[in-house]
Amino acid sequence: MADPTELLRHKAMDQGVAETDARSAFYARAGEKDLAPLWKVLAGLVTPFPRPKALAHRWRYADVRPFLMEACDLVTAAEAERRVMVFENPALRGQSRVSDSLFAGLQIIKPGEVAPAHRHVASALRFIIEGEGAYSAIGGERSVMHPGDFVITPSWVWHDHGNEGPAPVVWLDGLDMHIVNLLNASFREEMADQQHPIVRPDDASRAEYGHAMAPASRPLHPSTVSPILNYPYVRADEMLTSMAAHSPADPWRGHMLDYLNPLTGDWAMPTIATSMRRLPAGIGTKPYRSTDTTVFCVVEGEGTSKIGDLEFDWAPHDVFVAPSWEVQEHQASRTATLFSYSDRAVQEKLSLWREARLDAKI
Ligand code: GTQ
Ligand code: FE2
Repeated sequence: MADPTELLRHKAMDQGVAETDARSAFYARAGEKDLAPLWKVLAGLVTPFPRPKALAHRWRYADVRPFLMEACDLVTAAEAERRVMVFENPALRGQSRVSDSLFAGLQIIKPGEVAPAHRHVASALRFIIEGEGAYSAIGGERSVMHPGDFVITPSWVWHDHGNEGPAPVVWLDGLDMHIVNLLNASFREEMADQQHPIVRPDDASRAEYGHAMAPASRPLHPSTVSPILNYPYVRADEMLTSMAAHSPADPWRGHMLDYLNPLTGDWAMPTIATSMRRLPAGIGTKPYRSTDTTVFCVVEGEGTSKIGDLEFDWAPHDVFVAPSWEVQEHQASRTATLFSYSDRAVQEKLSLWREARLDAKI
């Protein structure tokens, strides 16, 4: 924690420089030349702690699902291009932001539909919520999606989605477009054809890279994005079950796995960090905070989370968001599995990321 003298200095800075007639006149004249005095804004620009605008918030799947079903009758996937209901943070309405930095939405695709091929600089992740028989075709390779799978759409790779199953399929979309747009680095293209030609066997990326071996003929320099496009839930579940059987839960994070790029050991995606954790029933986690903003999706179990001053209960398929540096405490009433994604991967690349493991609520 910051020491009290430091806090006092911040307070003095926040009080700012008093207005006088001479100063006001000076500011007005400077403004006419597109100039402004730093001393009026410094405290809010270079803040002592992160100050996210987003609020912690939870969306119940039971509330969202009817809107997804209704959207299926109102617009076709072809019309919408992507039939997605966006999670809008209550403090950032109209901006398509689940938090200051991240996008989240639920996409639904009906049997027989195709969401047409396009590509963009923004990277996307899918986390499958319900339904069987849908695929995402990524650079001409189909990844067959099952509930709980984490699927990557790398930057600038053609992708279309389809549903060959009997019922609608729903997944969570997480994208980094707000980070890309902050830097004005966005491009996007639509393909003339609805679907990219299939050029590789289904799930070829997992067959080649998903088993701690790699083709000897792989490129010399690994990509910043994982060569594995789909990390199946069956594997994550198996590993969490084994971890829970052999080791104690981390007091702050439970039993937790990170999704990695096997060729670099770094996060599976260059901008978005993804993890899966299991929280044993009954035991609450100790208070934890970090500078990354985290979006959680409940896979199974039930519980409550305290995030800053707010508290939510949650159940399977609910989505909730924890803004940067707010203290999180999670308590499972029934053994819970939580998928999460955050902007930690990009923060680490810029040497910005910090965390604090606390012993009691501060
Ligand atoms: O499925 O390709 O939610 O490009 C937002 C942008 C989904 C997608 C979104 C996208 C997609
Ligand atoms: Fe896309």
